[in-house]
Amino acid sequence: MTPPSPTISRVRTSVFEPATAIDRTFPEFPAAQPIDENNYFKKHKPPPYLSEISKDVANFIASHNKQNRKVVLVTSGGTTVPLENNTVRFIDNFSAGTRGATSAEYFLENGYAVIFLHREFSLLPYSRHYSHTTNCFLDYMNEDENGQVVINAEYQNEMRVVLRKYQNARDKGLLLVVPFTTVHQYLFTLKLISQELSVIGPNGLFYLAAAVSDFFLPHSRMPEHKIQSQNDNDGKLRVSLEAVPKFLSRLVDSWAPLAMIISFKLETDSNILLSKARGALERYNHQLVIGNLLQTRKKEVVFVTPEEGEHWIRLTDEQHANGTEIESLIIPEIMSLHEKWCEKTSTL
Ligand code: 9Z3
Repeated sequence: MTPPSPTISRVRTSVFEPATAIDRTFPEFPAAQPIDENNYFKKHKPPPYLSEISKDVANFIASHNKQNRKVVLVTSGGTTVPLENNTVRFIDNFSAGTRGATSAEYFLENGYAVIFLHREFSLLPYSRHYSHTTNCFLDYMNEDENGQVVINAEYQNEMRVVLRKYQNARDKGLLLVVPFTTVHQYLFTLKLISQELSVIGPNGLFYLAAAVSDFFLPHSRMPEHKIQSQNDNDGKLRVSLEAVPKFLSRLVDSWAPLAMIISFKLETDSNILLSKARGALERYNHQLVIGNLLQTRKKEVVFVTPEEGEHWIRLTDEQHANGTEIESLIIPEIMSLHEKWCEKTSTL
């Protein structure tokens, strides 16, 4: 139940008019080759904190591997594309990280350890239920007669459930949260975690739900300081972006070749969703593409696999009305596919 908030308007300015969405009908970029990987990772400096993350990730994976627990990397939220080195302006996208944060919870509840690679300050598993924008946590509280802050009676049960799940994940060390902001940080961190995760072979699962920018401004062409409005003769800002190499191919072929890999395909035109999802599967040769439309992503998704073709997962009207989350249907299906993948791969 969402409490009424006197201070935060229920108007959502980020929800656009679906009919105005632009269809991305242009052809896909080719899969990245080893040379593209070399070029990108040699031409760009790794984020300075990467070695610190590397240790945490390696320890996390080793400890769960010892307990024979499967580990999933969930990526979540949108990447930014900075336009200046001392960044004032950047290009961003709509993703709040709902899919990623929600999915991470269902993986945790079903016995997985989760590395949650997410856009810093986007939604997190568990705390997402009481986040800053939709359900302001302050609206769930009050003062009792002694001035103690307490949770309102009507939210006790719901909150206790979330709190217990959160504490279980935290106390058992099942969740490792790793942030990114820029597309560049995302790519370096993805490569690092993938290589660490390759150690556990098929027990590793990739669930790539982050909305990763297709374009970026290379460091070599990035101005150091804030772009000045009077710089351009005719008062216009012209930005020429380059295609972000499609590193999914490198992940499948080289970074973690035995892991099960799931990517998401996002479109706004229902006429091209399936062909784009199939195209991605053929191009990258991985195990599953989950297709979704921006407009209906919370109600339906389509699984596209090499063996079984397409298969839709949809919430019924009743499920939608009672607040069932589509991720509660997606994750069990993925777990059974992952189980089969582990069996198949171990007999190779
Ligand atoms: C997705 O398609 C996710 O499901 C959403 C989740 C980003 C739609 P929210 O954060 O949204 O819950 O609001 N993620 C992948 C999007 C993407 O950029 N995919 C690339 C593409 O479509 C391929 S990796 O080309």
